[in-house]
Amino acid sequence: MPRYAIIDSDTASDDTIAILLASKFFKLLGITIVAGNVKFENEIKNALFSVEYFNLGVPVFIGSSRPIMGKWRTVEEVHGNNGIGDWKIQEPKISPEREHAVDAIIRLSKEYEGELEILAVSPLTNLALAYLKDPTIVKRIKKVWIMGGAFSRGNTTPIAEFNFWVDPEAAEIVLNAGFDITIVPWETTEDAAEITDDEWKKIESINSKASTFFINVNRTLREYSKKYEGRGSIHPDSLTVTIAYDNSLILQQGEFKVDVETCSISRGAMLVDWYNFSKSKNAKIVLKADKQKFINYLFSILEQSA
Ligand SMILES: [Ca+2]
Repeated sequence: MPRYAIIDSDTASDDTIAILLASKFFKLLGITIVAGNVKFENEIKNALFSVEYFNLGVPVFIGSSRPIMGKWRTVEEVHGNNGIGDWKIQEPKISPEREHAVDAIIRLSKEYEGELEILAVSPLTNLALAYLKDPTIVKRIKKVWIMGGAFSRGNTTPIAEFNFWVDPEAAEIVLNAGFDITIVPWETTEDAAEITDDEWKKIESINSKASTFFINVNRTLREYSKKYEGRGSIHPDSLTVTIAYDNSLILQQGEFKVDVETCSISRGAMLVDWYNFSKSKNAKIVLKADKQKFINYLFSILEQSA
């Protein structure tokens, strides 16, 4: 039986690979674009380009071009000026849909009631707005997989991960809406979704259409990651989509009450009630994931010429 999904994406480098993986693992019903990584126009273009390059035939819906409340900044230094490693691409020939992403999420939740999964690898603005417009989506959406949040070391501020930092109000709305949620936080992705130099070289040597795409779109991400964070590029969105597809990648998880800080210098921090003071739980957090299984999936898809 197919699994039905929407991927909600601020499409830049790793998002494009997450889109490719999602299209292989799920019946992908749509890509909904939200403000985040890079200039909004470039996110739309990158999603369209990915669909065209891999001939996915998946509709692209334009969503919110800004977070609900806060000021945020795009991070071209992480992803390249165009969001895909400054890879010079041709203008996509396909166009986005006329329907707004928020309306598409609500409509598809009705058409695939009880079956639709949301792969939220982006700030949660679109999903929060869909919930505010139609709170009954909660009972129709089967599962929400979230890449977001940091509880010990942020990648954007000392305690905030980028997606939650861009729109903490949206994250707080979504977390407390009543969805069945699993979060893959930054720390888990640093541990299990880092592509080392050796792995990067192996991907280069595959020399397929998909591996060429991978190398080009992630070039700036890799340089940035190596400079600031670790040994190689980190692929949080791709890991989250793979975990959503194969839950056996989850080596350790816990269920907690989770909130998001919306104030001052800790804005965007993920607050995890480790000792259950609140006597309630609203999300599972993947605390450790299986890197080898992730790499196996990634390589097997990149080896297909697509
Ligand atoms: Ca993303």
